[in-house]
Amino acid sequence: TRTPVNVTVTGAAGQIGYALLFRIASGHLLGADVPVNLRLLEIPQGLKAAEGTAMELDDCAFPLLRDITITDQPSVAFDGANVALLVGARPRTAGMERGDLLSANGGIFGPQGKAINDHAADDIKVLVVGNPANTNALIAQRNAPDVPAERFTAMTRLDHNRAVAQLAKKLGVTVNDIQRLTIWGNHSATQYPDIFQALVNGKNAAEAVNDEAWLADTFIPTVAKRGAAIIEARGASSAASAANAAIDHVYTWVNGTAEGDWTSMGIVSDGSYGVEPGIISSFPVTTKDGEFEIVQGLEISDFSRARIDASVAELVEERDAVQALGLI
Ligand code: NAX
Repeated sequence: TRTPVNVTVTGAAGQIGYALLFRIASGHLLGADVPVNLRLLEIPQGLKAAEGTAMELDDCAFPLLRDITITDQPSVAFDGANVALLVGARPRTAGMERGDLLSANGGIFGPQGKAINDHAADDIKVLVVGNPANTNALIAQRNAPDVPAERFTAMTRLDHNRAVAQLAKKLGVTVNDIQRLTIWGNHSATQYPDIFQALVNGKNAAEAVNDEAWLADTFIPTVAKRGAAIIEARGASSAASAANAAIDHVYTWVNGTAEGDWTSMGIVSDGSYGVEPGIISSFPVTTKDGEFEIVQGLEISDFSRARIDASVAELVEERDAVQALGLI
């Protein structure tokens, strides 16, 4: 039998945590044959609710779930962690300036990065979900100098999945017919969902759509503002779909992309496609054996270039802001 994989989830008592933990425990994160130990990190006020969730996890009698630890200590939560899902973050509240938001999150992701550096397993893989996800991931990564930078990633898979679904609807096909879609840049309203490289049943998707007005005025804003539309409709932010995307992100990272396809991940830029090196930006990536590679050699049109540059500029501003605050 396999050794259980240690999976740490922060913000475990939140709404994404509630949608995520049961799927991890039932084998969807890593595979149906991989046992898991869950390490739940919460702030003191969240511990009791996390205990309630742990009771429910027990009550599922999941065959793959070995052990659950609940703690408010990062050093305990990340001890021996193989996979860490950083979901808990400080949300923006009314009247909060960007600097306040970034420093509040620096106070969370700095220490968590350090705890990962000092306590996690050598093969640690980190996914940051908590917003601002790219910059929180950057803060954690810079506070973990002994961990290879490529182990820190930010989630744009929800944006990717949203874009696939919208494109499939427009073309009257199923999501299974769509490949090679890319989210570039920041997980924010400036993100750029790119269909120029995408395929629909093997044919170029942009040509199949053949409607630049739809692209610019409907598709891109619908994907970029989907989070706000969900809040408006549901009265709460995306939770099950965000949890699903986190599952997809890690599963794909560990188990590989399908032949001929790719996915979108926020990763440390190596300067590919003119993206400022060192920032955490979303790229098209293929994955294999637990490693990813940026898809190279794609032709970037002027339409795409302007949008990628705008989102990257926002990330550079966020990087400069956290640098000025001394968080990285
Ligand atoms: P909730 O407010 O329901 O839950 C957050 C939980 O985190 C709370 O239980 C809180 O006690 C805990 N927490 C706060 N600080 C902590 C710390 N220092 N250590 C451990 N736990 C801590 O939020 P939820 O709806 O679950 O969303 C979580 C995060 O995901 C938010 O930052 C949200 O903006 C972000 N999202 C990111 C998405 C993405 O695509 N990257 C999409 C969905 C979501 O909006």
